[in-house]
Amino acid sequence: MRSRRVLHTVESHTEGMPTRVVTGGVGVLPGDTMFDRRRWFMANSDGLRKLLMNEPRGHAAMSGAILQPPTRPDADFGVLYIEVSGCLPMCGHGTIGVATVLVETGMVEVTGPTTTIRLDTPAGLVVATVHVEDGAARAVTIRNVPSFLLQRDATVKVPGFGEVTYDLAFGGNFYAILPIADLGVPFERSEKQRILDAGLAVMDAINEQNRPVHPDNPEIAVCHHVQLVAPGSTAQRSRHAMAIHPGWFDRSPCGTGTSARVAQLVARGELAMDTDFVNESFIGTHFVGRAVEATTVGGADGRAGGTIDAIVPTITGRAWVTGTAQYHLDPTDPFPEGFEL
Ligand code: PYC
Repeated sequence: MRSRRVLHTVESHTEGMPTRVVTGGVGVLPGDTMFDRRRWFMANSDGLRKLLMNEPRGHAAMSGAILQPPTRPDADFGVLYIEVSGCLPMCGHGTIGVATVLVETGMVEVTGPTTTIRLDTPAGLVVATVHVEDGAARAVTIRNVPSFLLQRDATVKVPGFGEVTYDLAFGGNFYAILPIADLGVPFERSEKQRILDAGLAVMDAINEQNRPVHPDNPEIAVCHHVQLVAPGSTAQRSRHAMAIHPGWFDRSPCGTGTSARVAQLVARGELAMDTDFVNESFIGTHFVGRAVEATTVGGADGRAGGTIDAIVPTITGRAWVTGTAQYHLDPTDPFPEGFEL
C-alpha cells in the first residue's frame, strides 16, 4: 500500500445522520478565527473535504467535522464542518456528534453526570453539555448561536408551483420554512424525489429572487436548506423533510434547522420561551429545541436595517460512535477528490 495522505477519523451518527469526525492527519489550518480558517480551507484545501465526503469514501449525504485547536481562549476545541455541499458555518447534528466522540474516546475527561465542552465554530462559540451515564454519552444539549426570523410570509415565484409563501429563519444556516401541503406534495418517503425536487425548486427561486444575508456577517448568505413541514405539525411537535443543496435530505432532525424553527415559532408568538419544541426528522428521529434567552442581532456596527429580535436556542439529541477509520490516498488513485454521481 502506498499513501500520499492518511486521515484518522472516528465515525458517528446523530439521530441517523453521519458525522465523520477527523481527529488526525490535517494539521492546524491558518487563520485567527475559525471563520478565517473556514475561508482559508474553502479556498486552499477543499479537495480534502471532497476526498472525505464524496464517493467512494463518503456518499451523497455525507457530513463530517475536522477537529482543530481553538482560536479563542474560552474554547476547548475548534471545529470545521464539512459536508458534500461545502463547509457550513455551523452544524447541529455535527456538533452533537463531535461532543459524543470527544467524550466516548476519552479526548475530553468526563467531569460528572454532565460534562461541558466549549466549541469554537465558524459561526461563534457553541457550548455542548454532554449527559453522561456509566461513562457513556447518552445525550448532548448544545447552546447554539443567536437564531432569528429574518422574513415572515415572504413570497417567491417558483417555476411549476406558482407563488409560494415561506418564512426565512436563521439558526446557524438560513432556512426557508413552509408547509409541504402548499406545494401539493404528499409527506411520504415513497414520494422522496418529488419532495426533493420541490424543495430544490423553492431554494433556487429564493436564491435568485430574495437571497438572504446575515445582518452581522455578509459572508454568511444563501439559502441551502428548505424545511418542508408535514401536515398535522404544531408549535409543540413538528415533523418535516429537510431538502438540502445540491440534492439530499438531512437524516437527523437538523440542529440548525430546529434552531431556526424555534426562532420562527417564538417570533410568531406560537412558542413561549423555555418551552420544549420536538422536531422530528424525515426518518422519525427527533431533537428537542428550546429558546432559553432573548437577544438581538444586526445593527451593532451601524449596518442599515437596525437590530432584529433573536433567541439563543438549545438543542438536545443523541449520537452514537459507529467505528474508527484511517483513510488513505494512493498517489495512483484516479479520484483524489472522490466523485459525485
Ligand atoms: O444538524 O445543523 C444540522 C445540519 C445541517 C445540515 C445537516 N445537518
